[in-house]
Amino acid sequence: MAKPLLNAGGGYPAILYTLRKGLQTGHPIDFVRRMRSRNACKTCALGMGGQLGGMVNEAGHFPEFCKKSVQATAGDMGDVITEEYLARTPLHEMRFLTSAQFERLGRLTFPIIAEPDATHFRRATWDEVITRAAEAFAGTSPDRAFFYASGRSSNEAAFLLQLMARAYGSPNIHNCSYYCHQASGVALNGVYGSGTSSISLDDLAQADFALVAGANPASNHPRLITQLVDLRARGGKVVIVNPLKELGLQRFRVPSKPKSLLFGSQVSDLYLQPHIGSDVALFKALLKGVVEADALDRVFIADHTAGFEEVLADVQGTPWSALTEACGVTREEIDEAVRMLVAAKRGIFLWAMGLTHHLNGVDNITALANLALARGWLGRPGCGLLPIRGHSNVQGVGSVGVAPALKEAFATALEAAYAIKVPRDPGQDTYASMEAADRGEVDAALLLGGNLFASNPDRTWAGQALRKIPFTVSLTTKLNEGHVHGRGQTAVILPVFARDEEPQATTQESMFNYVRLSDGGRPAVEGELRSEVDILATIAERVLPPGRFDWATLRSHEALRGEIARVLPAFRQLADIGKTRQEFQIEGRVFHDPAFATPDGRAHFAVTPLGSLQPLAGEFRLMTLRSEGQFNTVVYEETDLYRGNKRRDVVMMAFDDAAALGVSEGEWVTVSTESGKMQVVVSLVDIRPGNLAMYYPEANVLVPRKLDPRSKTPAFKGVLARITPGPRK
Ligand SMILES: Nc1nc2c(c(=O)[nH]1)N[C@H]1C(S)=C(S)[C@@H](COP(=O)(O)OP(=O)(O)OC[C@H]3O[C@@H](n4cnc5c(=O)[nH]c(N)nc54)[C@H](O)[C@@H]3O)O[C@H]1N2
Ligand SMILES: Nc1nc2c(c(=O)[nH]1)N[C@H]1C(S)=C(S)[C@@H](COP(=O)(O)OP(=O)(O)OC[C@H]3O[C@@H](n4cnc5c(=O)[nH]c(N)nc54)[C@H](O)[C@@H]3O)O[C@H]1N2
Ligand SMILES: [Mo]
Repeated sequence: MAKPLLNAGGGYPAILYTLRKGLQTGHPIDFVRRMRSRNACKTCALGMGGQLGGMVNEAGHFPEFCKKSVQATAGDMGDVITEEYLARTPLHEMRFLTSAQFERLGRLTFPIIAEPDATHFRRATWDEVITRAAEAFAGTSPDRAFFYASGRSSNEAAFLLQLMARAYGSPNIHNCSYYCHQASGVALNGVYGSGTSSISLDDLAQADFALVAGANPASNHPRLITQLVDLRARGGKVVIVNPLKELGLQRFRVPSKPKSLLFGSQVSDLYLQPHIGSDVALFKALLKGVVEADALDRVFIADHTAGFEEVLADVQGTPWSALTEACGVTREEIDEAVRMLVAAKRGIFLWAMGLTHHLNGVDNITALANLALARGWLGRPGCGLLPIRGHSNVQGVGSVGVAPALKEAFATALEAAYAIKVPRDPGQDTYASMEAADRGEVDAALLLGGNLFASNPDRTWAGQALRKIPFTVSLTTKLNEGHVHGRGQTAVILPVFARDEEPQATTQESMFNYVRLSDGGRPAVEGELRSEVDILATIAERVLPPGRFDWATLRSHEALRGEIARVLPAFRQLADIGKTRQEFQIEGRVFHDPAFATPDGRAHFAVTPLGSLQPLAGEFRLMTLRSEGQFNTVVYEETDLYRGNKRRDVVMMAFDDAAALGVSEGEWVTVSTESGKMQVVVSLVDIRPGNLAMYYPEANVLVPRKLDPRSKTPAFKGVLARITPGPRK
């Protein structure tokens, strides 16, 4: 059975890890300085650091420890890739490097290029690569180009990226959100007319109930656990909804709390384990329970919402048995959760990829929002909806326009400010660009960070599609698998400063809609690195007709912030943030009053059909997820301490399922889906029988190309799979 290598999440291992990594960099003092510098944390979107300095949250609390910010900071220090390494390592050999091996190669410190049919990457001059990139974009029709951004870049770089792409004439502008929280944005826009969290960090401190669905913050947003522990300490209740029992959502040692560090803190009061992809059924069951307990907030519903009657009729017309059978959670457990929901005064609902990575991702979130509205938990302090966002600036990148469609006011303002035409028909979303590439309809792509190859479903197909693109240019801190497997026929790869190395300050937006200022700093490595903004401006200057923009101005981050403030009124305070150093809450996002951003000012209920993920006999439901030793496609450590796995080529499954198949812990099995096969080793965990979990990105071979039609997000966690024992090795 499960063999976690710890008895609680967090704690001393996280602290010791920090010390060990700091020493391993060879520059422990510089490491500590970087960890404590005034820069927003490079990993998740919780919004640590900024002007308060590293390891401090938005509420000023210190010290906030997190293993992955340590990994990211240490990872950007130390080794560099040499010209000699590239000369001695042919591309066909680099294809066999794992993500962790790429990570250990170190930083890229000079531009490189791989020509069509080249056997190796070769070092190039900045002049050559910029000329080649400019020729590639100038030589094609803008609708045959696309622009992708990961969520690590600054608001300044992201704004410039979308401005240059739009001025060039391409609407194909998108970011990793399409593979991440897009379903949340779509659902929340329907609910309250705004696509981000309805709460700020302080609200968490006032709630007496939290429901965390489809998220594993213990490993992916560790500092959120402090909030849950505090909520329980105030007498509140925490309910977890997750098919897999995650150790750190049961017990966690909060490093900044001495007692918790010693003895561990209980994180949750109730742990519901529905089947993968059945959350709509469970949320409807909770709503049915609330209705039957007569715990609706009828005044709020009447005064501030629309659409309740249809949702009520739907829930009342669905028998209990249909709901409990669909999700697998017993009526007793549901009743217990309902008792907590009904007893609480202020509740917050939090979720992440366990809800969005499904064919019905938008419905999952809508069903959860219905529950919040039924209790009147929106538009009041201490209540609301919180999508736990991924990348540290994924929200900001979208806010400043890296998206294929813009809100009307933003589009009009851009047109007025720059005399450009912003087409009202949306451009390609991320997956649409992948399909266009596969059809041979993309000639040039610009990739601002990220790893589009390893983030896609159907890994083999994704590599083939990207390799058909005649020219790709990637801006990156390090090499990753995508730079080899997903490189265009001609591929140019350009080295950039990380956030804490930028010569000019940058800004980021946290998942609480809070704008942070990062001071930047000295580069951790020597070489020809350049700032993202500088590179983008240099390419744009060569591609766009002369005289349209003042490129000297657009290379200034301060000036770019002024431009953002000019076209986005909610970011007014951004114009002077370099001088005032005043970080701020973006206007119009947080709802502390029940006046919503929808056309009728009301919050909207909507009916949600049950999910369609239905295994046939012999099939399992498979989800792909992260370990605490990785950050997305970047694997730092093979070990997953919390789930007790020492290797990543495993399939996590329930004891009963393994017994029925006649396999046990450590034995080889073959997992197959409609898109591929993988040989992996069995790992027994506490997961609802009938469900499996495997690690992303390796398991992307098994993820078919199927999307939620509304969010265009692949169903990375809603896969049907079969298992056969063997082959024995
Ligand atoms: N250490 C670390 N931190 C990270 C990242 C990282 O890779 N490593 N990535 C960052 C990014 S970009 C993101 S988006 C976030 C991701 O943060 P999370 O969404 O927390 O990450 P995942 O591991 O993808 O999946 C989360 C959980 O969803 C559960 N789950 C899967 N399917 C279902 C389902 O159908 N229903 C329910 N209720 N639960 C389900 C899984 O069991 C798992 O516990 O983390 C960010 N932070
Ligand atoms: N099967 C499966 N697939 C998934 C997921 C899943 O759960 N399961 N999760 C999805 C999710 S939530 C996401 S967000 C995507 C991730 O999608 P991406 O954002 O595209 O991928 P990352 O792995 O975060 O990108 C990491 C790379 O970014 C670059 N980088 C790091 N820091 C910087 C920087 O400061 N500047 C620049 N320019 N580059 C930098 C480095 O090259 C690094 O290797 O994957 C998605 N794919
Ligand atoms: Mo993400």
